[in-house]
Amino acid sequence: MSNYHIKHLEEYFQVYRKSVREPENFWEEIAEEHFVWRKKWDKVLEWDFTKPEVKWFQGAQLNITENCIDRHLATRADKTAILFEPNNPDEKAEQITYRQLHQRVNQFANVLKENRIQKGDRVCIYVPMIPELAVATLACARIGAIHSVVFAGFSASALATRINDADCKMVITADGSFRGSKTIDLKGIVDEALENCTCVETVLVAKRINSEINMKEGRDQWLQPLLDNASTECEAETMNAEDPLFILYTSGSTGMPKGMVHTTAGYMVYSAYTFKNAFQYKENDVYWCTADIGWITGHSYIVYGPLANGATTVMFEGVPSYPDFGRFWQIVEKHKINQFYTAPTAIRALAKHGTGLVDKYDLTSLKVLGSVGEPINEEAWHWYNDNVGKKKSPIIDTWWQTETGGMMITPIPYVTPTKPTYATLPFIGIQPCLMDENGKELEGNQVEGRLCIKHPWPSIARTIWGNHQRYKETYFSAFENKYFTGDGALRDEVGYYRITGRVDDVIIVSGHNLGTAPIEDAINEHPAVAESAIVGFPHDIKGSALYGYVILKDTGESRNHDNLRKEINQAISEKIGPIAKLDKIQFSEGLPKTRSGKIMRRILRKIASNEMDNLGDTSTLLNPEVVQNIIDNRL
Ligand code: 6R9
Repeated sequence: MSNYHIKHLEEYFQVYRKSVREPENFWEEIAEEHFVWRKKWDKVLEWDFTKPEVKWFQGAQLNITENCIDRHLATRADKTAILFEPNNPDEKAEQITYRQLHQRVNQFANVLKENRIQKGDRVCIYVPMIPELAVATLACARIGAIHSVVFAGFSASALATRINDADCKMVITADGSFRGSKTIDLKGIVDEALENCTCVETVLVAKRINSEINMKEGRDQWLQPLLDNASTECEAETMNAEDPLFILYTSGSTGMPKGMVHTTAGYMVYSAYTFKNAFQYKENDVYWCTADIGWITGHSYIVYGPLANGATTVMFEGVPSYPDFGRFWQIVEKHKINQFYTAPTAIRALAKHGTGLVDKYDLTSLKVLGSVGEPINEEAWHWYNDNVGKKKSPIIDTWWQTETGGMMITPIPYVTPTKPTYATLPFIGIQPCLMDENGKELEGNQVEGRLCIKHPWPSIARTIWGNHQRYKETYFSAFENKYFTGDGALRDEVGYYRITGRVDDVIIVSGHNLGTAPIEDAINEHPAVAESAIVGFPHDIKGSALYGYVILKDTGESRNHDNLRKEINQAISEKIGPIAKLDKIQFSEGLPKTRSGKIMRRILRKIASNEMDNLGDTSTLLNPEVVQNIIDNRL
């Protein structure tokens, strides 16, 4: 049982050293001891970042659903695999055991086959956070169809773009979805999208909200009757290690979204291994990740990672604000959650409403708190640590990407001492480095540069669907023989990493490179501030100057804006230096956010630079309405 579960810091360093010195032996042992294979590999790793090409466990055969489901039936058949918590707190939660999951996935897999889906076909899954979403995903994997899950909050045009790019033969959806007090007409969105997609032959529709919907003859079918008639046995397809498991789209800085392709064996090994260690998951724990399965966080850490470890994983259908801002904590109490994984944007939104709704619930079950998606600012970190973790549950600030498939830099809880705003040390097997603009590696500590990875890890995305050239240009061309993450980072005096934000967010003011995260951090510490975003705008003397968009807390009292501006700049001066002071500070009602909660700085940058006729596509935003408000109040 060596090396699979790291329990103290010495062991981390020892295992880390081995994983870096002998990566092939290291991953071979993990793969051999902790997964089931139909056939073992001929070669552990073959790679060449100049092509680029990466292949792990070549020659091996397996099916990931056997690892996530079948192998647990001997010892965990009656254990809850998926615990579904509905949007409405009065609706009963649903416990799906490993035995039931096995039956449901097999039934669904048979329905796919009956509808002419074969190994290698692409299936688009546009389903809200209901059990069918996880089941559909696993059913595709069972028969070797490549799933492309599209977050069920995207618009018809965003959906159509993704369906066409992957040439999907089928769409799986639902009549509609519940989101807080609202319902969303998903099937209507699918119908609109499909007006522009000729590749789709079949649409399967799950019933969730019981709305009247349009069913197109010959194309659309209700899912449930098909499932009811399907056999609960479905032989898992034999997959090669490098067969694609899924495509997941991530937005690029411009143009078309990138369909990142993840393959079977390496993705399975890495998502499972990181899950076990980063959450220190123990057999009877109840684990909850609040992400949507439409994002990589949900793929790796709601579905595949937890299930490969035989864990109990919670799926929550609703939103943190419904019926009130205490919902997360009510769920933690109700299901006695042990590991809780969420995003800084959610923490800030909840913190805005004070601590009353946190203190109301019993959170003593919590052992580990996670953060993912963007840099967690210092204030949010402390709020999370003090009020949710009661200073007893370590916070793991996990840095990773859709492209990396699994966590890359993160503390291991109860192992790595944490430090606010630091993702700390590389995970086992990960070899990060920092590069300067001239392509030179920055050696030693107390350096800041562009974050790259030197050596492949098992779950690196293998290509962009249909566009290997773009994959090469985006990730392997900036620095020779290295994977470039697009993020900036610094390494402190003990070797801990802090992510400073996307490199395209770096602003050069009078020749000084400034990351957005540390400045926003300083602003957010002001007691009146809820959230902020910084962008650069052209300046005659400095080259670029800083423009800040600041959202104030809802305290009911009115504040003098000029005084606040002075205080904010004072705070920045103290924390970072006068060079980082803002030239303009606009108080706004909201910030444009992507559906996964990341601030869309591209739009803010254009507004600050007075390029309003050129805002680009705002339709995929969570809150497109704030854009006009920001424009109207521009300084
Ligand atoms: C998992 C996920 C990836 C980008 C990444 C970085 C930012 C994610 C972070 C973080 C600082 C963290 N990011 N986690 N920045 N600290 N803990 O979010 O994937 O949606 O592809 O986003 O998100 O900028 O490059 P994805």
